Amino acid sequence: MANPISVLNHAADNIRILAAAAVEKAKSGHPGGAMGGADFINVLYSEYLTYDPENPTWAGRDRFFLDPGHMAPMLYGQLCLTGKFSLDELASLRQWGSPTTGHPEVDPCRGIENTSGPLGQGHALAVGAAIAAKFLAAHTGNPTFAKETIYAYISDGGVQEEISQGAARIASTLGLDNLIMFYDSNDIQLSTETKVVMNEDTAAKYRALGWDVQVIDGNDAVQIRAAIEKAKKVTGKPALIIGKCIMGKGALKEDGSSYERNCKTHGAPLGGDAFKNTVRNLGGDPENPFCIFDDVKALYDARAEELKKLAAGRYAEEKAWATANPEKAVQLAGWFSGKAPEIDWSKVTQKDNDSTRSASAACLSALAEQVPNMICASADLSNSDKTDGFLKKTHAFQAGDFSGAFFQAGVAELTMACCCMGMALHGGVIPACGTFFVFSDYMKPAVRMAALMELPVKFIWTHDAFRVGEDGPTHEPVEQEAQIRLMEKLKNHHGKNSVLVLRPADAKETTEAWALAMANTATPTALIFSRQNIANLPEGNDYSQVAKGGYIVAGSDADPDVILVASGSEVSTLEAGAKLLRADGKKVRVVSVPSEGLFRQQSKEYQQSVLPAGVKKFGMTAGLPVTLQGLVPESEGSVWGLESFGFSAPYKVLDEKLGYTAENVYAQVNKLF
Ligand SMILES: Cc1ncc(C[n+]2csc(CCOP(=O)(O)OP(=O)(O)O)c2C)c(N)n1
Ligand SMILES: [Mg+2]
Repeated sequence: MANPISVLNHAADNIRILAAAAVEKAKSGHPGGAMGGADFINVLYSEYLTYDPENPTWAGRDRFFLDPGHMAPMLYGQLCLTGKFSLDELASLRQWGSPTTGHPEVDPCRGIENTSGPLGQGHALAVGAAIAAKFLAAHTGNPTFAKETIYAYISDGGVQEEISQGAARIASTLGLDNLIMFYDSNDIQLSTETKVVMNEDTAAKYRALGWDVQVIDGNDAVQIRAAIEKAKKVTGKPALIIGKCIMGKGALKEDGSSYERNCKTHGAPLGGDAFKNTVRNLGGDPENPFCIFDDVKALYDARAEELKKLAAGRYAEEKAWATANPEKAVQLAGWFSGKAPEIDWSKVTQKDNDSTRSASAACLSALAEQVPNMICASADLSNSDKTDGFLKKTHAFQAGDFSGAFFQAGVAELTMACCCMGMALHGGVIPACGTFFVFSDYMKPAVRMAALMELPVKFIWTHDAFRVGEDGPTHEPVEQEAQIRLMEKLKNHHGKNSVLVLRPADAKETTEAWALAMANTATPTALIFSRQNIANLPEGNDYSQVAKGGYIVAGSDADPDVILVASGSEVSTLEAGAKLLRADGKKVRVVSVPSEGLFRQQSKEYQQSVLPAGVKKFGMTAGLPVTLQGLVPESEGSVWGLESFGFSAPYKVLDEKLGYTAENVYAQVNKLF
């Protein structure tokens, strides 16, 4: 602490040189913002961010979330100073196989908690992490979580993104005084100066939203230090430090004139002589820019020693807590192990012929009782999306009280999704969040990032089809299932389906779907549930087969003349149609496919045994026909789906009008013969 300002400035210049050099070598990237933000990140890492250099995934560490992922060269430069990246790795920025990717996602072992590629999401993740820390402090009593500070770094782009309003509202409403956000306000963005698109008083805006706000010179280490000191003392609210930063600080053009405050440095190398002049101006050697100055190395060596002592002190506190609370300590270790919780599903009793959203409520009720580190959220629909099954067993978070486990997110689906992802990134908790399926559209950008980062968030989407009915087409999902099922086809970087998507066919399938969701610690899970009641699948159905993604429903005939295929409530419509077909003497098999992605992971033999080639097939989906066309090839049959937006009417009328009836199944199947 209290390092000489001259050394801090030298270190910030070192980061500027490293960031500019990495971009120069890569011939691509963003030097300007990185150079402007270097002073803040340097003060943060050299004097405040608390972590254990020898145990990077220590649960009680402070966390740094970089919203503008394009400023990755700044973070990598910083992490070179702390020894998490080598200068050679920095010099291979953005190259094939290099750990220094364009916009790093998540790699806590290398000091990357997250950076957001899509601007705005990153700081909302930090809000989620801050909620998780509050939750863990309240639910375990381990003092380490109360000492954690979550730092977010946001830029003009993130402030402009609408999600910043949701993130700011939630952080303030929940009194997240463990969150400190730095706004790199450099008045420059990609195409224009910021004033062209923004004339708000951001400080006043955040004050109105309930934040503690300071405005400082973001390139002045003394002011940065004082601002962090003050922000750490704020209680009951989150803290914002608006740093007026100079884009491209220290940059010179090829003719030696200033290259500061220039949009061109946002997203392109400084280039040739401009780069050389800049490095020289910052005290470096243009021929050897990938270098750490001796005094800067000493600064960070000393910080590492200091951090080891700080961590040792915190470990001692944690140990004292663990000794006094042995059972909780074992439980907490389990929460951070990444292992799926053990759940006694026999405690879930399902009602016959129930809607799957209500069946989901029965599961959530059991989860609230059995999984003490689960957090369930809803975007102001808890009594409709039936996350109230969970809520009834706990209570919602409020400022100063995180003893509950329910997160009322308000009407902000994207923010809610990002907060839940931030909780997952923090670790120690299992987040789930619910809303209507049609509003998954507001969440897609987050779901994609959850899939890319392999975060096991559970997305609960109810009111799965046009049978929302009276609310009309704005509320009736049609193409949404096909969209989310595309994520089952997209593989993550570990070769797994990037999202597990499950749309169960009745109440008991719903229990199985939830069991799969809770067991899935490797990817996000999407659970798609009906609003309306659904007739049970036939007596004797072997529900354990849901785990295969698709299976033959009980009561199916051997050597079928036709195979009927669906997911969700359409399976029961097929069952009703099958009765009519059987009355005609046809042999019928009904196949339920809650997850095509999971089904495609089974052996070819199994897939063939369920859907043998050459046998006539008929699929029915309340979504677009394409939802099922992967399972029902045109050469073997047809798919009945919805090809337009839905309509406003009671759902039973819609079923009749749109052909979702036993009679239409009978008619369509007969066309195949
Ligand atoms: C959601 C989203 N939209 C657009 C982009 C592309 N983009 C990357 S940086 C940027 C401008 C951001 O300006 P600012 O945050 O001020 O960064 P600075 O120019 O100061 O580095 C844009 C539009 C993005 N990454 N994410
Ligand atoms: Mg900017």
